[in-house]
Amino acid sequence: MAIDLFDRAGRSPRRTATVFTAVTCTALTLLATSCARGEDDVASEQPSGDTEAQAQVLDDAAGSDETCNIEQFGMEGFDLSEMKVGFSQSEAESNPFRITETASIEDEAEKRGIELITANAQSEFSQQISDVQGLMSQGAELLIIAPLNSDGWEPVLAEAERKQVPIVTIDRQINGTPCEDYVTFIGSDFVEQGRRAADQMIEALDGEGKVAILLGTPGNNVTTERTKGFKDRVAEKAPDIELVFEQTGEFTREGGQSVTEQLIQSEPDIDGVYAENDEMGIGAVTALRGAGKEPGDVKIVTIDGTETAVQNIIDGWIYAVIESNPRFGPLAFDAHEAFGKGEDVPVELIISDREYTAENAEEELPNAY
Ligand code: GYE
Repeated sequence: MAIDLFDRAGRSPRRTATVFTAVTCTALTLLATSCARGEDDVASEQPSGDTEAQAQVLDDAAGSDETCNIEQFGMEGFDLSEMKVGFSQSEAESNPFRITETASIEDEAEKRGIELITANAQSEFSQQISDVQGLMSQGAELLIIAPLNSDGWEPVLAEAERKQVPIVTIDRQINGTPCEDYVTFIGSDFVEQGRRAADQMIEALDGEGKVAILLGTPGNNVTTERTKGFKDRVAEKAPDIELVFEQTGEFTREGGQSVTEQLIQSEPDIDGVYAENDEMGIGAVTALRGAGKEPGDVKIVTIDGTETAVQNIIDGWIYAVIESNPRFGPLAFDAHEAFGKGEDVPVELIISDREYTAENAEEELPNAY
């Protein structure tokens, strides 16, 4: 790597500055002016398939001030390039979020010449627990985990501690003690995503109407936080919006469709649908179309930023999409690298997300996944 994540010289007294700067510069691949690197470095470090505009960008202002380093963690330093890394994916790869996330991890490992072993739990939590144990018994020395559920990780955490295998979690949280059970969590501010979705819904409905929520799967922080952000913002800003229906569509297209079919039966004059991911929102479009609705009759706001969802904005079916960027590869490996070198790694690395509306959907479509 051209950038020295272990460079303590420039460390500012504020916790995140060094790692943030180093990590940001690497992950941005690259705002060339803000990081002292030449064009060759930029080209060679571009994640295959992802453009600069698509890369995850850290939100320096978000997240906790706490950091973790390897000494606090009670381990010896390591050189990432010599380590075998295990990646555990949670959900089946029918969702473009998952396809893009796995590809990003695999591409980054390949780009860095790191040995990677992977497993996919196909949305079964017990499977994910045995997957991660399997990765460790196959010799994974570092783990990147996209957790299905936030609770229930004790057996894995205990084994990882015994074997001294540091964990970086991506896209959902593992409930545990940072710098003890895991090194860092990398992901979006999900409460903020919910608030931004509410802002779009309030605008779409001019502050009044009946709205349904298609919830994500229960048992993880993403669903809880996207729900909280949305409800709080509606309560605060739009007392004339009535939340009349909520049910889980399990973050899947089929789930979103069947829940919306029930919704149309019980609330035929529904004005808005907040789907906590794009796949459920696309399922809702199918159900509404099947019920004879026209584009725009029901305002739909979703979260993720898949190509199909953004195309649905262009086609008039979806009002807005708040992005959740799944291209975790560069930051996940940067975090392990910095940790191995003894850097202070923030225990939360929060990324910033774009949004798609009728104004920018056409132009931004190439950044969708
Ligand atoms: O938005 C959704 C997926 O955990 C952030 O999970 C992730 C969410 C993502 O099913 O599409």
